[in-house]
Amino acid sequence: MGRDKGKGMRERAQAVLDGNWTGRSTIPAKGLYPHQWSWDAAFIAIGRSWYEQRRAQQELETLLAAQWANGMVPHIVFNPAVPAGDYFPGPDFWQSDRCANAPRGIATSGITQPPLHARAALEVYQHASDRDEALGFLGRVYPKLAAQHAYLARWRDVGGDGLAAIVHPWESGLDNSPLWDSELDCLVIPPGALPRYHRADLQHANAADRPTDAAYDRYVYLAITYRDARYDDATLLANSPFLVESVLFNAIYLWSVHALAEIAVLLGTDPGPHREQAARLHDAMLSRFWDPGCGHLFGYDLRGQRGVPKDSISSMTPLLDPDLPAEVVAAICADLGSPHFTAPAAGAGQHFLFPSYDLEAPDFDRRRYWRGPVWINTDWLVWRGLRQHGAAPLAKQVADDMVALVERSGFREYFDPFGGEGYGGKDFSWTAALLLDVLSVTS
Ligand code: 2M8
Repeated sequence: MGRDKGKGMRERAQAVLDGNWTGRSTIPAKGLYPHQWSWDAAFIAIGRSWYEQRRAQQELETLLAAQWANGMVPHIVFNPAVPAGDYFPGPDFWQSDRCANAPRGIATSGITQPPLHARAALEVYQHASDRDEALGFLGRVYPKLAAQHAYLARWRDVGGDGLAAIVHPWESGLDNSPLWDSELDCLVIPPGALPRYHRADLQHANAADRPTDAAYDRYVYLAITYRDARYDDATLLANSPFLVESVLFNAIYLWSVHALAEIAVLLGTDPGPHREQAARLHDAMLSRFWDPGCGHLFGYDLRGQRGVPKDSISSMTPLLDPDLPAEVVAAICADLGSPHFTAPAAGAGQHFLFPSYDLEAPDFDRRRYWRGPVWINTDWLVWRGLRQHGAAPLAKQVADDMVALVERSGFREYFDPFGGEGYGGKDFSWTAALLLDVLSVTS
Protein backbone atom coordinates (compact mmCIF):
# COMPACT_ATOMS: atom_id res chain seq x y z
CA MET A 1 0.00 0.00 0.00
CA GLY A 2 1.28 3.48 -0.89
CA ARG A 3 2.42 5.77 1.92
CA ASP A 4 -0.33 8.35 1.26
CA LYS A 5 -3.03 5.74 1.11
CA GLY A 6 -1.76 4.22 4.37
CA LYS A 7 -1.69 7.67 5.98
CA GLY A 8 -5.27 8.33 4.89
CA MET A 9 -6.48 5.06 6.32
CA ARG A 10 -4.57 5.67 9.57
CA GLU A 11 -6.23 9.07 9.92
CA ARG A 12 -9.66 7.59 9.27
CA ALA A 13 -9.02 4.82 11.81
CA GLN A 14 -8.01 7.37 14.44
CA ALA A 15 -11.14 9.38 13.66
CA VAL A 16 -13.28 6.27 14.32
CA LEU A 17 -11.62 5.69 17.70
CA ASP A 18 -11.85 9.35 18.64
CA GLY A 19 -15.52 9.44 17.64
CA ASN A 20 -16.22 6.46 19.91
CA TRP A 21 -14.29 7.85 22.90
CA THR A 22 -16.57 8.70 25.85
CA GLY A 23 -14.04 10.53 28.04
CA ARG A 24 -12.99 7.43 30.00
CA SER A 25 -13.21 4.55 27.53
CA THR A 26 -14.25 3.66 23.98
CA ILE A 27 -17.56 2.14 22.90
CA PRO A 28 -17.34 -0.60 20.23
CA ALA A 29 -19.86 1.17 17.96
CA LYS A 30 -22.52 3.84 18.22
CA GLY A 31 -26.07 2.53 18.60
CA LEU A 32 -25.37 -1.20 18.71
CA TYR A 33 -22.84 -1.27 21.60
CA PRO A 34 -23.05 1.88 23.76
CA HIS A 35 -20.98 0.65 26.76
CA GLN A 36 -17.44 -0.64 27.35
CA TRP A 37 -16.72 -4.28 26.43
CA SER A 38 -13.85 -6.22 27.94
CA TRP A 39 -11.88 -7.77 25.08
CA ASP A 40 -12.79 -4.85 22.81
CA ALA A 41 -11.02 -2.61 25.35
CA ALA A 42 -7.85 -4.69 24.98
CA PHE A 43 -7.89 -4.53 21.16
CA ILE A 44 -8.67 -0.81 21.28
CA ALA A 45 -5.83 -0.10 23.73
CA ILE A 46 -3.37 -1.88 21.43
CA GLY A 47 -4.43 0.21 18.43
CA ARG A 48 -4.55 3.49 20.33
CA SER A 49 -1.17 2.89 21.90
CA TRP A 50 0.45 3.74 18.55
CA TYR A 51 -0.66 7.36 18.79
CA GLU A 52 -2.21 8.11 22.16
CA GLN A 53 -0.54 6.52 25.14
CA ARG A 54 -2.63 8.19 27.84
CA ARG A 55 -5.99 7.12 26.42
CA ALA A 56 -4.70 3.61 25.75
CA GLN A 57 -3.72 3.33 29.41
CA GLN A 58 -6.99 4.87 30.55
CA GLU A 59 -9.01 2.42 28.45
CA LEU A 60 -7.56 -0.52 30.37
CA GLU A 61 -7.63 1.22 33.73
CA THR A 62 -11.31 2.12 33.33
CA LEU A 63 -12.09 -1.51 32.62
CA LEU A 64 -9.97 -2.78 35.50
CA ALA A 65 -11.63 -0.32 37.90
CA ALA A 66 -14.74 -2.47 37.40
CA GLN A 67 -12.95 -5.72 38.31
CA TRP A 68 -14.83 -7.85 40.82
CA ALA A 69 -13.40 -8.69 44.27
CA ASN A 70 -12.87 -12.31 43.17
CA GLY A 71 -10.65 -11.07 40.32
CA MET A 72 -13.17 -11.50 37.50
CA VAL A 73 -13.02 -8.79 34.83
CA PRO A 74 -16.62 -8.35 33.66
CA HIS A 75 -17.48 -8.54 29.99
CA ILE A 76 -19.43 -5.26 29.98
CA VAL A 77 -18.95 -2.11 32.08
CA PHE A 78 -22.11 -0.03 31.81
CA ASN A 79 -22.06 3.71 31.23
CA PRO A 80 -24.68 5.21 33.58
CA ALA A 81 -25.30 8.07 31.14
CA VAL A 82 -26.77 5.67 28.54
CA PRO A 83 -30.60 5.33 28.73
CA ALA A 84 -31.77 1.93 30.04
CA GLY A 85 -33.46 0.73 26.85
CA ASP A 86 -30.51 1.42 24.57
CA TYR A 87 -28.85 -1.96 25.08
CA PHE A 88 -30.24 -5.34 26.08
CA PRO A 89 -29.33 -6.93 28.43
CA GLY A 90 -28.49 -3.79 30.40
CA PRO A 91 -27.64 -3.11 34.05
CA ASP A 92 -31.19 -3.70 35.27
CA PHE A 93 -31.04 -7.19 33.79
CA TRP A 94 -27.60 -8.16 35.16
CA GLN A 95 -28.20 -6.59 38.62
CA SER A 96 -24.55 -6.71 39.62
CA ASP A 97 -25.35 -4.35 42.51
CA ARG A 98 -26.94 -7.32 44.32
CA CYS A 99 -23.61 -9.19 44.39
CA ALA A 100 -21.03 -8.92 47.12
CA ASN A 101 -18.12 -9.37 44.69
CA ALA A 102 -19.20 -6.64 42.27
CA PRO A 103 -17.59 -3.19 42.52
CA ARG A 104 -19.61 -0.57 44.38
CA GLY A 105 -21.09 2.20 42.26
CA ILE A 106 -20.21 0.65 38.86
CA ALA A 107 -22.78 -1.53 37.07
CA THR A 108 -21.36 -4.46 35.12
CA SER A 109 -22.39 -7.77 33.61
CA GLY A 110 -21.73 -10.90 35.69
CA ILE A 111 -19.61 -12.96 33.26
CA THR A 112 -16.20 -12.49 31.65
CA GLN A 113 -14.54 -12.49 28.18
CA PRO A 114 -11.20 -13.63 26.67
CA PRO A 115 -8.37 -12.35 28.92
CA LEU A 116 -6.35 -10.36 26.42
CA HIS A 117 -5.61 -7.54 28.86
CA ALA A 118 -2.10 -8.42 30.08
CA ARG A 119 -0.98 -8.68 26.45
CA ALA A 120 -2.59 -5.31 25.74
CA ALA A 121 -0.94 -3.69 28.78
CA LEU A 122 2.48 -4.95 27.67
CA GLU A 123 2.00 -3.60 24.15
CA VAL A 124 0.85 -0.24 25.47
CA TYR A 125 4.15 -0.10 27.36
CA GLN A 126 6.17 -1.22 24.33
CA HIS A 127 4.70 1.49 22.09
CA ALA A 128 4.81 4.26 24.71
CA SER A 129 6.54 7.54 23.97
CA ASP A 130 6.77 8.21 27.73
CA ARG A 131 8.29 5.00 29.13
CA ASP A 132 8.41 6.25 32.75
CA GLU A 133 4.73 7.01 32.67
CA ALA A 134 4.09 3.62 31.05
CA LEU A 135 6.08 1.82 33.73
CA GLY A 136 3.94 3.53 36.38
CA PHE A 137 0.89 2.28 34.47
CA LEU A 138 2.25 -1.29 34.44
CA GLY A 139 2.87 -1.07 38.19
CA ARG A 140 -0.76 -0.06 38.76
CA VAL A 141 -2.32 -2.73 36.55
CA TYR A 142 -0.01 -5.66 37.29
CA PRO A 143 -1.74 -6.73 40.55
CA LYS A 144 -5.12 -6.54 38.84
CA LEU A 145 -4.02 -8.59 35.86
CA ALA A 146 -2.45 -11.15 38.19
CA ALA A 147 -5.76 -11.28 40.09
CA GLN A 148 -7.64 -11.80 36.81
CA HIS A 149 -5.46 -14.80 35.98
CA ALA A 150 -5.72 -16.08 39.58
CA TYR A 151 -9.52 -15.94 39.23
CA LEU A 152 -9.41 -18.07 36.09
CA ALA A 153 -7.06 -20.53 37.77
CA ARG A 154 -9.12 -20.69 40.98
CA TRP A 155 -12.64 -20.78 39.58
CA ARG A 156 -12.53 -21.80 35.95
CA ASP A 157 -10.03 -24.65 35.96
CA VAL A 158 -12.76 -27.25 36.15
CA GLY A 159 -10.78 -29.92 34.30
CA GLY A 160 -7.88 -29.56 36.78
CA ASP A 161 -5.18 -29.21 34.12
CA GLY A 162 -4.97 -25.41 34.02
CA LEU A 163 -7.37 -24.64 31.15
CA ALA A 164 -10.15 -22.14 31.86
CA ALA A 165 -13.78 -23.05 31.14
CA ILE A 166 -16.42 -20.61 29.96
CA VAL A 167 -20.01 -20.67 31.20
CA HIS A 168 -21.75 -18.71 28.44
CA PRO A 169 -21.28 -18.20 24.67
CA TRP A 170 -20.92 -14.47 25.41
CA GLU A 171 -17.75 -15.34 27.35
CA SER A 172 -16.22 -16.86 24.23
CA GLY A 173 -16.27 -13.57 22.29
CA LEU A 174 -17.50 -15.65 19.31
CA ASP A 175 -21.04 -15.59 20.65
CA ASN A 176 -23.10 -17.05 17.86
CA SER A 177 -20.52 -19.48 16.47
CA PRO A 178 -21.79 -22.92 15.39
CA LEU A 179 -19.24 -24.17 17.95
CA TRP A 180 -21.86 -23.80 20.68
CA ASP A 181 -24.92 -25.08 18.78
CA SER A 182 -25.06 -28.61 20.19
CA GLU A 183 -24.59 -27.39 23.76
CA LEU A 184 -27.30 -24.75 23.32
CA ASP A 185 -29.63 -27.21 21.60
CA CYS A 186 -29.46 -29.44 24.68
CA LEU A 187 -30.70 -26.64 26.95
CA VAL A 188 -34.21 -27.09 28.23
CA ILE A 189 -35.85 -23.78 29.07
CA PRO A 190 -38.61 -24.38 31.62
CA PRO A 191 -41.98 -22.78 30.75
CA GLY A 192 -42.21 -19.29 32.23
CA ALA A 193 -38.44 -19.07 32.88
CA LEU A 194 -37.90 -16.33 30.30
CA PRO A 195 -39.03 -12.76 30.92
CA ARG A 196 -40.46 -10.73 28.06
CA TYR A 197 -37.55 -8.84 26.60
CA HIS A 198 -36.87 -6.49 23.75
CA ARG A 199 -33.88 -6.99 21.43
CA ALA A 200 -32.33 -3.53 21.13
CA ASP A 201 -29.71 -4.90 18.67
CA LEU A 202 -32.31 -5.28 15.92
CA GLN A 203 -32.90 -1.51 15.90
CA HIS A 204 -29.32 -1.01 14.74
CA ALA A 205 -28.46 -4.03 12.58
CA ASN A 206 -30.10 -6.19 9.96
CA ALA A 207 -31.79 -9.23 11.58
CA ALA A 208 -30.20 -11.45 8.90
CA ASP A 209 -26.74 -10.54 10.27
CA ARG A 210 -27.56 -11.09 13.93
CA PRO A 211 -28.29 -14.18 16.08
CA THR A 212 -31.77 -15.66 15.81
CA ASP A 213 -34.44 -15.18 18.52
CA ALA A 214 -34.03 -18.85 19.50
CA ALA A 215 -30.32 -18.27 20.17
CA TYR A 216 -31.10 -15.12 22.16
CA ASP A 217 -33.60 -17.01 24.34
CA ARG A 218 -30.81 -19.40 25.25
CA TYR A 219 -28.31 -16.63 26.00
CA VAL A 220 -30.85 -14.87 28.18
CA TYR A 221 -31.90 -18.04 29.97
CA LEU A 222 -28.30 -18.94 30.85
CA ALA A 223 -27.59 -15.42 32.11
CA ILE A 224 -30.75 -15.46 34.24
CA THR A 225 -29.75 -18.70 35.97
CA TYR A 226 -26.36 -17.20 36.86
CA ARG A 227 -27.88 -13.92 37.98
CA ASP A 228 -30.38 -15.70 40.18
CA ALA A 229 -27.47 -17.51 41.88
CA ARG A 230 -25.86 -14.05 42.33
CA TYR A 231 -23.00 -15.22 40.10
CA ASP A 232 -21.69 -17.34 42.94
CA ASP A 233 -18.64 -19.11 41.48
CA ALA A 234 -19.09 -22.41 43.30
CA THR A 235 -22.77 -22.65 42.30
CA LEU A 236 -21.89 -21.75 38.76
CA LEU A 237 -19.33 -24.52 38.44
CA ALA A 238 -21.64 -27.08 40.01
CA ASN A 239 -24.75 -26.21 38.03
CA SER A 240 -23.94 -24.32 34.86
CA PRO A 241 -25.52 -26.23 31.97
CA PHE A 242 -22.95 -24.67 29.61
CA LEU A 243 -19.33 -25.45 30.55
CA VAL A 244 -16.85 -25.49 27.70
CA GLU A 245 -13.09 -25.18 27.27
CA SER A 246 -12.73 -22.88 24.26
CA VAL A 247 -9.56 -23.04 22.18
CA LEU A 248 -9.53 -19.30 21.48
CA PHE A 249 -10.18 -18.30 25.10
CA ASN A 250 -7.30 -20.46 26.32
CA ALA A 251 -4.92 -19.47 23.52
CA ILE A 252 -5.44 -15.82 24.45
CA TYR A 253 -5.10 -16.68 28.15
CA LEU A 254 -1.74 -18.36 27.49
CA TRP A 255 -0.56 -15.41 25.36
CA SER A 256 -1.45 -13.07 28.22
CA VAL A 257 0.26 -15.25 30.83
CA HIS A 258 3.49 -14.92 28.81
CA ALA A 259 2.90 -11.15 28.68
CA LEU A 260 2.39 -11.03 32.45
CA ALA A 261 5.74 -12.77 32.94
CA GLU A 262 7.35 -10.04 30.78
CA ILE A 263 5.57 -7.33 32.79
CA ALA A 264 6.84 -8.91 36.02
CA VAL A 265 10.42 -8.71 34.69
CA LEU A 266 9.95 -5.04 33.75
CA LEU A 267 8.71 -4.34 37.27
CA GLY A 268 11.53 -6.29 38.93
CA THR A 269 9.11 -8.92 40.28
CA ASP A 270 9.50 -12.70 40.01
CA PRO A 271 8.16 -13.93 36.64
CA GLY A 272 8.57 -17.57 37.75
CA PRO A 273 4.93 -18.28 38.70
CA HIS A 274 3.69 -16.88 35.37
CA ARG A 275 6.21 -18.93 33.42
CA GLU A 276 5.16 -22.06 35.29
CA GLN A 277 1.53 -21.31 34.53
CA ALA A 278 2.37 -20.78 30.86
CA ALA A 279 4.14 -24.15 30.67
CA ARG A 280 1.13 -25.83 32.26
CA LEU A 281 -1.33 -24.18 29.91
CA HIS A 282 0.80 -25.07 26.91
CA ASP A 283 0.83 -28.76 27.93
CA ALA A 284 -2.90 -28.77 28.66
CA MET A 285 -3.81 -27.13 25.35
CA LEU A 286 -1.94 -29.79 23.44
CA SER A 287 -3.18 -32.74 25.42
CA ARG A 288 -6.82 -31.60 25.52
CA PHE A 289 -7.28 -29.83 22.18
CA TRP A 290 -4.81 -31.32 19.70
CA ASP A 291 -6.08 -34.30 17.74
CA PRO A 292 -3.04 -35.68 15.88
CA GLY A 293 -5.25 -38.11 13.98
CA CYS A 294 -7.11 -35.42 12.09
CA GLY A 295 -4.57 -32.62 12.57
CA HIS A 296 -6.93 -30.12 14.23
CA LEU A 297 -7.34 -28.46 17.63
CA PHE A 298 -10.86 -28.73 18.99
CA GLY A 299 -12.53 -27.33 22.13
CA TYR A 300 -13.98 -29.55 24.85
CA ASP A 301 -17.46 -29.70 26.36
CA LEU A 302 -16.99 -30.51 30.06
CA ARG A 303 -20.68 -31.18 30.74
CA GLY A 304 -21.09 -33.55 27.80
CA GLN A 305 -17.56 -34.94 28.31
CA ARG A 306 -16.85 -34.73 24.58
CA GLY A 307 -14.79 -32.76 22.09
CA VAL A 308 -16.40 -30.08 19.90
CA PRO A 309 -15.21 -31.34 16.49
CA LYS A 310 -16.00 -28.26 14.42
CA ASP A 311 -13.39 -26.39 12.45
CA SER A 312 -13.46 -22.65 13.09
CA ILE A 313 -11.08 -19.71 13.36
CA SER A 314 -10.84 -20.56 17.07
CA SER A 315 -8.77 -23.65 16.14
CA MET A 316 -6.12 -21.43 14.53
CA THR A 317 -5.43 -19.22 17.55
CA PRO A 318 -2.97 -21.59 19.31
CA LEU A 319 -0.50 -20.01 16.85
CA LEU A 320 -0.27 -17.39 19.61
CA ASP A 321 1.63 -19.95 21.71
CA PRO A 322 5.33 -19.24 21.07
CA ASP A 323 6.19 -22.85 21.93
CA LEU A 324 3.67 -24.52 19.63
CA PRO A 325 5.38 -27.56 18.05
CA ALA A 326 6.30 -27.21 14.36
CA GLU A 327 4.03 -30.11 13.43
CA VAL A 328 0.99 -28.30 14.90
CA VAL A 329 1.96 -25.00 13.27
CA ALA A 330 2.22 -26.81 9.92
CA ALA A 331 -1.19 -28.45 10.40
CA ILE A 332 -2.85 -25.10 11.19
CA CYS A 333 -1.22 -23.44 8.16
CA ALA A 334 -2.37 -26.31 5.97
CA ASP A 335 -5.94 -25.94 7.25
CA LEU A 336 -5.87 -22.17 6.66
CA GLY A 337 -4.72 -22.73 3.08
CA SER A 338 -7.23 -25.51 2.42
CA PRO A 339 -10.70 -25.02 0.84
CA HIS A 340 -12.09 -24.92 4.39
CA PHE A 341 -10.65 -21.42 4.92
CA THR A 342 -9.48 -20.28 1.47
CA ALA A 343 -12.02 -20.45 -1.35
CA PRO A 344 -10.23 -22.33 -4.16
CA ALA A 345 -11.94 -20.97 -7.25
CA ALA A 346 -12.28 -17.32 -6.26
CA GLY A 347 -10.10 -14.75 -8.01
CA ALA A 348 -8.40 -11.71 -6.48
CA GLY A 349 -10.85 -9.31 -4.87
CA GLN A 350 -13.54 -11.97 -4.68
CA HIS A 351 -12.52 -13.81 -1.56
CA PHE A 352 -11.08 -12.47 1.66
CA LEU A 353 -9.14 -14.27 4.40
CA PHE A 354 -10.12 -15.69 6.87
CA PRO A 355 -13.73 -16.75 7.33
CA SER A 356 -14.61 -17.30 10.99
CA TYR A 357 -15.97 -20.75 10.21
CA ASP A 358 -15.28 -23.66 7.86
CA LEU A 359 -16.46 -22.60 4.37
CA GLU A 360 -17.40 -26.17 3.55
CA ALA A 361 -19.41 -26.98 6.69
CA PRO A 362 -23.19 -27.25 6.27
CA ASP A 363 -23.75 -24.68 9.04
CA PHE A 364 -21.43 -22.07 7.47
CA ASP A 365 -23.27 -18.77 6.89
CA ARG A 366 -21.44 -16.01 4.99
CA ARG A 367 -23.23 -13.10 6.63
CA ARG A 368 -24.59 -14.11 10.02
CA TYR A 369 -22.67 -12.96 13.06
CA TRP A 370 -19.78 -15.30 13.94
CA ARG A 371 -21.04 -18.10 11.68
CA GLY A 372 -18.75 -17.43 8.72
CA PRO A 373 -17.97 -13.74 8.09
CA VAL A 374 -14.44 -12.37 8.35
CA TRP A 375 -13.77 -10.50 11.59
CA ILE A 376 -10.77 -8.21 11.84
CA ASN A 377 -10.00 -9.24 15.43
CA THR A 378 -9.74 -12.95 14.65
CA ASP A 379 -7.76 -12.16 11.49
CA TRP A 380 -5.43 -10.08 13.64
CA LEU A 381 -4.92 -12.86 16.21
CA VAL A 382 -4.09 -15.32 13.43
CA TRP A 383 -1.85 -12.73 11.74
CA ARG A 384 0.11 -12.25 14.98
CA GLY A 385 0.44 -16.01 15.35
CA LEU A 386 1.59 -16.52 11.75
CA ARG A 387 4.23 -13.81 12.12
CA GLN A 388 5.43 -15.31 15.38
CA HIS A 389 5.98 -18.68 13.68
CA GLY A 390 7.68 -17.25 10.60
CA ALA A 391 4.82 -17.95 8.17
CA ALA A 392 5.51 -14.64 6.43
CA PRO A 393 3.70 -15.14 3.07
CA LEU A 394 0.42 -16.21 4.69
CA ALA A 395 0.75 -13.44 7.28
CA LYS A 396 1.17 -10.91 4.47
CA GLN A 397 -1.88 -12.24 2.64
CA VAL A 398 -4.13 -11.89 5.66
CA ALA A 399 -2.76 -8.42 6.50
CA ASP A 400 -3.39 -7.32 2.89
CA ASP A 401 -6.93 -8.66 3.07
CA MET A 402 -7.67 -6.83 6.31
CA VAL A 403 -6.64 -3.58 4.65
CA ALA A 404 -8.50 -4.44 1.42
CA LEU A 405 -11.73 -5.18 3.30
CA VAL A 406 -11.66 -1.85 5.08
CA GLU A 407 -10.80 -0.02 1.86
CA ARG A 408 -13.75 -1.66 0.16
CA SER A 409 -16.40 -1.42 2.86
CA GLY A 410 -15.18 0.87 5.66
CA PHE A 411 -14.59 0.07 9.35
CA ARG A 412 -17.45 -2.40 9.63
CA GLU A 413 -17.95 -4.96 12.39
CA TYR A 414 -17.61 -7.96 10.03
CA PHE A 415 -17.37 -8.76 6.33
CA ASP A 416 -18.59 -11.23 3.76
CA PRO A 417 -15.68 -13.54 2.84
CA PHE A 418 -17.02 -13.56 -0.73
CA GLY A 419 -16.99 -10.06 -2.17
CA GLY A 420 -16.20 -8.23 1.07
CA GLU A 421 -19.53 -6.55 1.81
CA GLY A 422 -19.59 -5.02 5.31
CA TYR A 423 -22.13 -6.08 7.95
CA GLY A 424 -23.15 -5.25 11.54
CA GLY A 425 -21.98 -2.06 13.25
CA LYS A 426 -20.41 0.85 11.33
CA ASP A 427 -17.27 2.71 12.46
CA PHE A 428 -16.45 -0.27 14.64
CA SER A 429 -13.65 0.38 17.13
CA TRP A 430 -11.63 -2.84 17.08
CA THR A 431 -11.62 -2.85 13.28
CA ALA A 432 -10.07 0.63 13.38
CA ALA A 433 -7.70 -0.16 16.25
CA LEU A 434 -6.32 -3.34 14.74
CA LEU A 435 -5.95 -1.76 11.30
CA LEU A 436 -3.80 0.86 13.02
CA ASP A 437 -1.68 -1.92 14.49
CA VAL A 438 -1.31 -3.69 11.14
CA LEU A 439 -0.38 -0.44 9.36
CA SER A 440 2.07 0.53 12.10
CA VAL A 441 3.84 -2.84 12.07
CA THR A 442 3.94 -3.39 8.31
CA SER A 443 4.71 0.08 6.92
C1 2M8 B 1 -20.72 -9.02 20.59
O1 2M8 B 1 -21.33 -9.44 21.80
C2 2M8 B 1 -22.39 -8.70 22.45
C3 2M8 B 1 -22.71 -9.45 23.74
O2 2M8 B 1 -21.62 -9.41 24.60
C4 2M8 B 1 -23.65 -8.55 21.66
O3 2M8 B 1 -23.85 -9.22 20.64
O4 2M8 B 1 -24.50 -7.74 22.09
C5 2M8 B 1 -19.55 -10.00 20.32
O5 2M8 B 1 -19.07 -9.84 19.01
C6 2M8 B 1 -18.43 -9.77 21.33
O6 2M8 B 1 -17.31 -10.53 21.05
C7 2M8 B 1 -18.04 -8.28 21.41
O7 2M8 B 1 -17.15 -8.10 22.47
C8 2M8 B 1 -19.27 -7.38 21.61
C9 2M8 B 1 -18.93 -5.89 21.48
O8 2M8 B 1 -18.19 -5.66 20.31
O9 2M8 B 1 -20.28 -7.68 20.64
